[in-house]
Amino acid sequence: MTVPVTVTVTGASGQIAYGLLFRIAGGAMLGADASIKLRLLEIPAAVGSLEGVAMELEDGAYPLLSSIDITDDPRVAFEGANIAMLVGARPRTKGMERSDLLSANGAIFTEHGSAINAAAADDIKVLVVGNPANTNALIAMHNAPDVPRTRFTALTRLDHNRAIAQLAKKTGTPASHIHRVGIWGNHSNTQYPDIFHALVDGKPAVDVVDDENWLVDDFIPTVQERGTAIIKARGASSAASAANGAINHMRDWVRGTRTDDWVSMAVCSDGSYGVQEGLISSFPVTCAGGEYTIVPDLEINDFSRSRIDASVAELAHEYESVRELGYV
Ligand code: NAX
Repeated sequence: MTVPVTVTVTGASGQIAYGLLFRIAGGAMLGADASIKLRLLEIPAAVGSLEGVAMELEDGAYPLLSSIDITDDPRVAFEGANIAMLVGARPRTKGMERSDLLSANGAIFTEHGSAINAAAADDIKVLVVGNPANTNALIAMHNAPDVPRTRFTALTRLDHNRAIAQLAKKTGTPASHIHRVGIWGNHSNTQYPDIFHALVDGKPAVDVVDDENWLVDDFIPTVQERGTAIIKARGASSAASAANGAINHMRDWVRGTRTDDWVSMAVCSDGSYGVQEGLISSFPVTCAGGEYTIVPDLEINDFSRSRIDASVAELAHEYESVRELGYV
């Protein structure tokens, strides 16, 4: 067995973490030969319930799980971390303005970014799940100046999977036969799910679907609003599917994407496709050798251009807001 990989999960007694931790321990993320040390971070008020989650993890008697530490101290949580999954965040509560939300989360992600900077392993990979995910990742990145910017990412893989699922349903094709879907921009309802490069059984998705009204009036809004639809139906936000997206994201980043396909990750823009450099924006990416690469040279039509620009404008606005608040 190899040296254990230290995986830090924040918000570890929350509902997404409950869908995440047992699968990480079972090897779904890092594979059947990677031994794992789990470091679980919570706020002091939730440490009691986290103790219960840790007991359940123990009771799984997972062969790959070499230790479980729980803490309310970010510095302890990120000590030697190779992988950090930042799920914990402050939810928007009644009467809270968006600026209050950005501010409450700004404080959390400033603290977590600084702790990663001070204590994480040199090969740290960070995935931010807690909303507003892109901007929280941006704040953590700015507060970890010694960590390469390429190590900070945010979750849009759930959106990517939702787009595959809708296209699969529309075309009556198994999800595994759908390739090259892409999510651009912010993990919000301005995100742009792009099927202009997608393939269904190897054929262009737009030809197979051949229905522009479906694309504009059904597919795009369904993917954009799926989180809200789930809250309405379930009375609680997406949890198991978000955990699955987070596992997919980290698994592919660490172990590589499939040949001839790509996935979506929100990463620090290098200016590709006219996306303002430094914003954490979703792109189609491929991964190999533990690194991601933004898929180059895709043709972007006018329809896609305007949708991408609108979502990136929202990210730029969030960036300005947290800059004014002093978080970046
Ligand atoms: P829960 O409220 O069930 O859990 C969040 C947990 O975070 C709580 O246990 C809380 O005590 C903890 N927490 C708060 N501040 C913390 C801090 N400073 N340090 C450590 N832990 C802290 O929410 P859950 O349903 O698990 O969702 C977590 C986050 O994921 C939310 O921000 C949610 O909006 C976001 N989501 C992101 C998605 C994505 O695709 N990027 C989709 C699903 C989800 O909406």
